[in-house]
Amino acid sequence: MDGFFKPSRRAFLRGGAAMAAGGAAGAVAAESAPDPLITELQDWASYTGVGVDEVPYGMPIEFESHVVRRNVEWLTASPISSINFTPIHALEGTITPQGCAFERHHSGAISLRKEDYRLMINGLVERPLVFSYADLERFPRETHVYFCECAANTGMEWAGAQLNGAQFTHGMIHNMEYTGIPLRALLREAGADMSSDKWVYVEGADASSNGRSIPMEKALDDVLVAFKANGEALRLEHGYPVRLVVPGWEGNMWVKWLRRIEVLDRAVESREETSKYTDVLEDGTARKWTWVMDAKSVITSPSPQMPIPHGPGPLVISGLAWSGHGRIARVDVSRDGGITWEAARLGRQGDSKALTRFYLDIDWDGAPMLLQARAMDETGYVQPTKEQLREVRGENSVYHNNCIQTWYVNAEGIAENVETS
Ligand SMILES: Nc1nc2c(c(=O)[nH]1)N[C@H]1C(S)=C(S)[C@@H](COP(=O)(O)O)O[C@H]1N2
Ligand SMILES: [Mo]
Repeated sequence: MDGFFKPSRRAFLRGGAAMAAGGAAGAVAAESAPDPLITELQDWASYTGVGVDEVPYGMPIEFESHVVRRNVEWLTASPISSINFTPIHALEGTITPQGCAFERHHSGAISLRKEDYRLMINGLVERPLVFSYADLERFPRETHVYFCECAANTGMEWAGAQLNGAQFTHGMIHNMEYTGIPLRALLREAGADMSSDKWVYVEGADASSNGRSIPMEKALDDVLVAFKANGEALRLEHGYPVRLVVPGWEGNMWVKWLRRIEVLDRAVESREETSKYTDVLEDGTARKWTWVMDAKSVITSPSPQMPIPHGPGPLVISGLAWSGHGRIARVDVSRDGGITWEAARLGRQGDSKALTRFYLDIDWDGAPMLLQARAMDETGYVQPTKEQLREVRGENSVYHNNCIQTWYVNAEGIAENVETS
């Protein structure tokens, strides 16, 4: 222990960096003048800090005020029916804090008290029921981590590299630990007709209602009627007090402020599943019922909002991967635009239908890079290149763009959204 405290700051940093980079060669810091942060008494050690009676619910420290949701103003006509993006470039691990998790509303976020909350089940059921929030709390509950990705995530990139930042190209995603009741338990309670050709239509309490049809097989599988996220109540913008969680399926089906569940013998074909959230192909026909979010990944750092802040030497490349079909089995990273690939290290084996963090710890030679990540899921599916995706889907689509993303990183460490070939 003694020896640990004695080396100079320089030697300590060198040792620390070598550990962090898994033994990558090269010192990361060199110093000549004595560092006043080490040699002088600092303010924060001269006075007492903030008492425990001052902040009943904490916000991030002021020095992190750049890590916030942002929108792209020209994208939508009004902020009421709009979208803002998760700052994925600046987050670590996999859990998205609610306060900076992207929001997507069709008619703004509403304030609905638990006391005023009602959930109705009707249609092909033996007993039409209305639940209060207190009723829902008496059903056995489950807790799972899932990602929620808007089908429009990366949708601006079909025709060419457009938005300069992982937050804007890939930030319509969040990943939370949800607590809720399996939808099948409520269907059972109402005596619903659960035969496989039936559909469940779900609606929100907001003006848009955002109604969607869910096939019975999925409704009985892993769908949750959720009332907690990351251990606390859902935030207003994520559907307080109750939202639907539809693991692996497009975010639009995750109805917020859930007010009605109707069992039907056919799909409703609502606005949100016909004129929206369908994919127009090259020949003008449209794909519909494209519910599952296919495997996808993105390098979050370095990226356009996260330039490399240092010269050659140890560099941590990091990103996120996910699949609506299950677990991420493997992520590869390319530094030369997809010519050669190296297997990335997974932060930990991710949950099914949840974000997985990956790392590639390199010794950067300072040469420009064309950085790409490529996800593979447990079904063997491999994330396609943009070319491959365009061959099948054309360029008329908005939704379900899960292609490989490329960042060009120059010798100064500045990254830019580009396309190869
Ligand atoms: N009631 C209701 N539910 C809704 C929406 C809405 O506008 N109203 N937007 C949907 C869309 S398009 C998406 S992508 C997700 C976004 O969830 P979030 O706002 O928690 O990120 O909610 C979905 N559920
Ligand atoms: Mo969405």
